[in-house]
Amino acid sequence: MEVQSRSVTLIGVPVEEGSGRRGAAMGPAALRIAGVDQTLIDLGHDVRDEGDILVVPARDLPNHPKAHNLRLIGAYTRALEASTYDAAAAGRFPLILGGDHSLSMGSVSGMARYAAEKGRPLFVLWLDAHSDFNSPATSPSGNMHGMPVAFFCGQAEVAEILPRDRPLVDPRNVFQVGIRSVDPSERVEIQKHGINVFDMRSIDEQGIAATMRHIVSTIEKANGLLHVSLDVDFLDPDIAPGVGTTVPGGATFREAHLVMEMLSDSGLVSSLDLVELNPFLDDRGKSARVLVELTASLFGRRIFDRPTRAA
Ligand code: 4U7
Ligand code: MN
Ligand code: MN
Ligand code: MN
Repeated sequence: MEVQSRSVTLIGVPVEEGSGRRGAAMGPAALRIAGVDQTLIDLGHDVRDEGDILVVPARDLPNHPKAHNLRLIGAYTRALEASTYDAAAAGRFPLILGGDHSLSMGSVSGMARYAAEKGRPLFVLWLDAHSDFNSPATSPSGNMHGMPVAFFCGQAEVAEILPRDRPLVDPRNVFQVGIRSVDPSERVEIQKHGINVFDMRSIDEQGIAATMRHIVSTIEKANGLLHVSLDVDFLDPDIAPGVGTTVPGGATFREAHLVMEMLSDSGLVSSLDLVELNPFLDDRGKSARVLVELTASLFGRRIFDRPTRAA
């Protein structure tokens, strides 16, 4: 299949204050050292690196005992919402180099604004061990990297981080794949709001290919845009140890690549987050390299030769 050449904007977001531990702020640097830009250039894409977002805590936001570093995370959310929207509106593909998962509050909100303007529904593919559907009221940790999905679905309002009338994501347009660690209150909320969850058991039973075919065809039918958010802990810790929240039993190397290859074939993906990489915990750059290889698959590289099979 011919690879479609795309214009890609790299946006570094060195945030770690959403995660309750240090290290993820080095993620953007590690992804650049692993060659994310050159890899995309070699595949024929036009790449522009905007460098890292730099913010100071937002002084109009309150401190909150159950949303740690809210003023800083709020500032990152605002800045990244704008950068993501601007890149998409300029016809470019925003590729966000994280940084902990709180950054998706901004990236997904920016894409939601772009999609709303285009009159198309935004879908989100959440590749993660966790469902990240806590709010300050329900979170056991107070760490905002466990809250982004609830936030962009309008279910984690703490303070006016973004305008109250901002476009939200319909929870029924969220597909979560790889899930294997859900808090009791998240379980209730996810089901209540109709998030589509494909946990590891469902992947084991149905297979990743059937799962992806279902997701892709749903989005195609709705003429949707698709934002993909890849948390390192989606992957099994054996292949990607560089993350603060490892959970055993994650996606294999081949499953993860197949996800990316099928997404690439679909042509539906409009934006991507690479999040939660913690180079301080990594094994000689292994996890950073896996993320770059997965990104290459999403952007058209084919690693495994597939024999032509009947449709
Ligand atoms: B990640 C947790 F309690 N649910 O809210 C929480 F288990 O971005 C973990 O997916 C969140 O890595 C993990 O703190 C956030 C916890
Ligand atoms: Mn996550
Ligand atoms: Mn996670
Ligand atoms: Mn994590």
